[in-house]
Amino acid sequence: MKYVLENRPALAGEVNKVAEVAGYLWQKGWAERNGGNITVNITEFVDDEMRRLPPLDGAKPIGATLPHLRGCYFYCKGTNKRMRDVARWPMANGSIIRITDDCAGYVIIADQPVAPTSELPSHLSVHNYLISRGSPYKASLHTHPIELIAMTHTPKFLEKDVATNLLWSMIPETKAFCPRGLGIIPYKLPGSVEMAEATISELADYDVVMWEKHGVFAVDTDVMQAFDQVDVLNKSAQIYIAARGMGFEPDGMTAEQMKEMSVAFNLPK
Ligand code: 2HA
Ligand code: ZN
Repeated sequence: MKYVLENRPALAGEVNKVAEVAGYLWQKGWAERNGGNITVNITEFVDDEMRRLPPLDGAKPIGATLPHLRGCYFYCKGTNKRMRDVARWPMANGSIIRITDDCAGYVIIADQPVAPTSELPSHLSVHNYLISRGSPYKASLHTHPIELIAMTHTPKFLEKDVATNLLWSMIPETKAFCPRGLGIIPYKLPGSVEMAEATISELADYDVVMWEKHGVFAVDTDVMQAFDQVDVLNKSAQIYIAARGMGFEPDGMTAEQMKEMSVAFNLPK
């Protein structure tokens, strides 16, 4: 069998980042069973030989027509595959897909016919949106961070920017490295079109959005950066919970301290 990553160090580098992040998700307890998804737009690493690779399987519908994905290629975690297995064998637990010319379907081209993630319509709709906006973001990550999800089990943290401001105030790094904050999406059926639409609409203002009582969806230039944004947010959630566990409501950084941070780091909000 030929391996698509062989003699393609740049592409292998991107897939290695997926494997590394998948391992972190498992170690953090954010990826029970098949929980979470990763897709990466790898079109820039595709050469003519890859463009000529025959499909391993018949074309499948995406469930939406996504015109900005014409000619695009993605690494996708496989449906029902475990992050802890992606960490060790990313190409046996995921695959590379090519969008078909009608922009309404895809074929798998490497290495094995591993069906992509159940959240493919939402992931690809997000990539379509990112391209339409001229965004440099290439990776999208869905995961189940424990403390952040726990916070969505009460209405007060579902109000716009309440969780964002609280999380930013727990430790300076969180605003510095997640400067657009955490968008909130009320509960919707996983994998539904409504979920995809709501996610895209929140991504206009946030890089990380919370699906109430389910998990986060993050986008960034690569999967490591997307992971880092979720990681700093969840660190803040852990600090908040640790303070509550010690029996007090944490003070948080003051408004002056937050303002000083934003000016010093030239942050948008
Ligand atoms: O694919 O986490 O929301 C596994 C999931 C779906
Ligand atoms: Zn999920």
